[in-house]
Amino acid sequence: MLTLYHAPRSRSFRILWLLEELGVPYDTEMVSIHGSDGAGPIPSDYIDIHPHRKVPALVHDGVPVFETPAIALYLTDLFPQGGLGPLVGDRQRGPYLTWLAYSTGVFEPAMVERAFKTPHQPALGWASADEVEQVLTRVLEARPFFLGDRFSAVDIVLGGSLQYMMQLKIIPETPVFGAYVERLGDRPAMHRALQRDGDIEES
Ligand SMILES: N[C@@H](CCC(=O)N[C@@H](CS)C(=O)NCC(=O)O)C(=O)O
Repeated sequence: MLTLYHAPRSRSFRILWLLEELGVPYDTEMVSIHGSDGAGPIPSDYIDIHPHRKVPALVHDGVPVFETPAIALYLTDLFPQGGLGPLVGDRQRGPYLTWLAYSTGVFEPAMVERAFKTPHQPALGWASADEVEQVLTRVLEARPFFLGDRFSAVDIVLGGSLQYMMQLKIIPETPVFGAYVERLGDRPAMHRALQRDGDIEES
C-alpha cells in the first residue's frame, strides 16, 4: 500500500501529480504545514516518517521515503510500466538521475538565492540563478521535455518547480519556458492532481 503525506499547494503536489500519471492506487494523509488551515499541529510521531516533518513523504508497505527526487525515482522504478523513468541499462538513465538531483541540489537553491536577493556564493556548490536559467533554456529550446521527446518524472519534479517559480515571477516567462509550461499543462494527470489537491484542502 502507498500513502502520500501531503499538504495542499506545497511541494508534495508533484508527487500527487506523479501518482496520477502512474494511475496506481494510493491514499493521502493530510499534513498541516501552514498552521492556518485549522488542521492542528503536525503529530509528533510524523518525525518517524519525515525527520524534518516536511512534505512530501511516501510510505510504502510501512517503509518511509522522503525528499521529492528520491520519491519520484522510487515510484518510477516501482512502476516501470508507467514509462515515466528510464531504468538501469537505458541510455537515458544517467540524464534522468542527473536532472532529478539537479532539481533540489542546484535549481531550488539558486532560485531561493534569487528570491531572497542573496549574493551568489560559488563555494556553496550550486550555480547562480542566471546560469541555471541559461542551462535550462538551452535544454528546453533543443527538445520538448528534459529527456527529449519523452515526458518523464523529471518534467514533474524539475518542470513542476520551474512552473512554480514562473508563477512566483522568480523566473521570467520567456518564449522557451512559456511553451514548455504549456506542454506540461496538456497533461490530464496534472489536472486530476490539481482537482485532488483542492478536494483535500476543502475536506
Ligand atoms: N527537500 C525537500 C523539501 C520539502 C519541503 O521543504 N517541504 C515544505 C513544503 S513546500 C514543508 O514541508 N515545509 C514545512 C516546514 O518546513 O515546516 C523535498 O524536496 O522534498
